[in-house]
Amino acid sequence: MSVVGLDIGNENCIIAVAKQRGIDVLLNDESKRETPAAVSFGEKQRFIGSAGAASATMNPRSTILQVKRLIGRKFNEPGLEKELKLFPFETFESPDGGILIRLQFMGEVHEFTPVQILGMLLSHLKQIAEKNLEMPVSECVIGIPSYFTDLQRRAYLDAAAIAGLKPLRLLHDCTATALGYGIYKTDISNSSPVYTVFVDIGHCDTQICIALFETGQMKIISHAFDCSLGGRDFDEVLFNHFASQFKERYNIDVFTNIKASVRLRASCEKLKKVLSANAEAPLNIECLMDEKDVRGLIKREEFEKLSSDLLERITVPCRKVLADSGLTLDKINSVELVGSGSRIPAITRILASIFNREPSRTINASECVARGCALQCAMLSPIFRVRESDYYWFHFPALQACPGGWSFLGVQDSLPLSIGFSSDKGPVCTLSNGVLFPKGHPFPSVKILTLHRTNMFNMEAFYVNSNELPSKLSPQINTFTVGPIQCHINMAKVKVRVQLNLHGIVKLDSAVLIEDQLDNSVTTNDPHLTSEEVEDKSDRISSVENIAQVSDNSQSEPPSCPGAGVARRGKAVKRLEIPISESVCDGMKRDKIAKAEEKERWLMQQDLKMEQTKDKKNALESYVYEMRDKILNAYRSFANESDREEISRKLQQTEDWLYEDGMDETENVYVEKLEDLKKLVDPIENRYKDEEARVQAAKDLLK
Ligand code: ATP
Ligand code: K
Ligand code: MG
Repeated sequence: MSVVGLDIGNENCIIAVAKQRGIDVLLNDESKRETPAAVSFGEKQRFIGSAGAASATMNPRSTILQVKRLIGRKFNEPGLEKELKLFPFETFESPDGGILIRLQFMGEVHEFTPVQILGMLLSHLKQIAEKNLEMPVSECVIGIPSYFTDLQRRAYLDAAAIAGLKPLRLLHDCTATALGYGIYKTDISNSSPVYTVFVDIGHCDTQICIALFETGQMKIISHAFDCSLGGRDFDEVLFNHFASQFKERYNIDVFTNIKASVRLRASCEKLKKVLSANAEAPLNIECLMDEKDVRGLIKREEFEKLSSDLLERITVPCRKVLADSGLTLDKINSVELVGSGSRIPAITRILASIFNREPSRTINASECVARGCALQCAMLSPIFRVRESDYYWFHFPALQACPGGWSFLGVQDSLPLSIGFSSDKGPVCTLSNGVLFPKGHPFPSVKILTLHRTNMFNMEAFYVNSNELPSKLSPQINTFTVGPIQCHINMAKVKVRVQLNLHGIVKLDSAVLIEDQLDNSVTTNDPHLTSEEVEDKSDRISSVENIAQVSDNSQSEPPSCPGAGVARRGKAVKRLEIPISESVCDGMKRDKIAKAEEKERWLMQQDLKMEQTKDKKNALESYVYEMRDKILNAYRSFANESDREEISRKLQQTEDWLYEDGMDETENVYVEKLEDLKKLVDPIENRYKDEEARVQAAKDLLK
């Protein structure tokens, strides 16, 4: 078993693995470090990753790109329609209000959820990792945008389950970057804490965080983001510019033609990259539309002018992250710029002006998220922890300075969106608006609520501040039903453990009914019965182990409620577990996941069958070419003329067949054809080999 970190980008995915000698990035089948996030459905099989991206322009309506944008979203969500228009594939509303993707595959119409497509992508990455490492992979840490809602996080876990992966943590992209950066830092001490800003500009989004590094620990102070501002938007600026130019100049409207717009978008992305290194860049596309070749040229200056609104927008989350952190600019030690979308030179200029210093590019801009995730996975994985002291000590110099080591402290993240709770009786806690976990609260985290209830009740978790939410998403998170409650007296309270877990998902861990059979005089003095209250356990939570610890302790916690029926200081206290159910049952319901897993297995088999068929066809083809040459040369004297003629004829026949009727046959047919040919050629080949062996033996004798 290995521990891996996965960065699922809107454009590129990266797989990193923690090894004894450090963190490595794995190569895919094309020996590339980045694998395109593309899933394409062909006539007979799927093409995923690099092969998927290669089909994008040929088969745009059945090629899914940027599936991450669709995960856990509702079809009618404000702003989604505009986004869907950018995609050449067909989407519609599913019965539960989500998104379904409809496409042609193997001659039939198929429908898939975004979770299924993400599952396919994850499964592909898992295969790459397993092939590379020559061992099974299941434990992983997956990077996610910090603005992901509870529902999106759950959807990621579902997709991972479909792919047979077990995420130990969903880790915010910027947190992963910060971890991978901090672990190599040697200039950290308690007396001089280091504050670093990380800016990640990807294909579709911009994420920023401020991290605090102190001896032996890393704390994220604040997160900010613009969830729809990335490299893609700059492509769109160029796309619109050239589309309108071509309308005028060539009288073609690419908006009306899917293939043409896919091709123009792809060319604009290339052009944008050229502009990062050159003052001007040309655009040439042959036969774009109506058999017209198009040409264009743009100067960097003009591109920057066209993108000025986008550039200005980058400043918004930058200011926000600073304001939320409560830090002044002079406290910031450095600004690290990552994400390939940030390679546009004007972006560096804008950031330099906001942060009053040139941003550094000391981190590998495309691999940092995956590397940080792999490191976190190694820290969390029981498999890896066994060797942790050696591992961390030798590979990460920063740890040599801190006796406890980071691995014990874990990574403290900061909650990006405030979460509140309400119950049938209104907000359940003392902070304003029912806020239980305010934005910026450290997590993972646990809080224990004490409520006065004698009957079954509902608790609702929600995002408190809709301004913090990306677009205008629904603030609902989940409804938890606590009960039924079998309560015999009215002096009862319910203690509810609320967890904000490692993935940033809200869970009700447990609910316990506590019946205090007190005499009246004690009752009036018991502060628990005068108000509903919140106990914050967050300080004690910083890693999986600690959470487990707290939940173990909770058997004897809080001190006022020992085991059922135990009498203490004259009062009898009864403690009863109350069942809890959720309305959002771990995203997709279990059977839905099981069905999706089954479908994924079937699709994988189908792909495998097609790959094997291709291999057999190739084997037959190369045999034909190889033997045609040999029969005329090396084997010539080992066969009589009529045999040679017969074989040549058969080889020619097979070649012709391969290009006509045999172009698209099943695996077995190719295997049989090859065997038939071999029956003819083998006797000759054997005579040749025997002779070779005799010659060799004679040579050996002479030595
Ligand atoms: P996301 O983080 O949004 O999920 P991602 O992680 O796949 O996406 P990255 O790989 O960080 O995104 O960045 C991809 C973006 O970077 C694309 O828009 C791409 O065009 C852009 N990009 C790559 N190289 C350059 C370059 N040299 N100049 C400008 N932009 C570039
Ligand atoms: K990426
Ligand atoms: Mg990214």
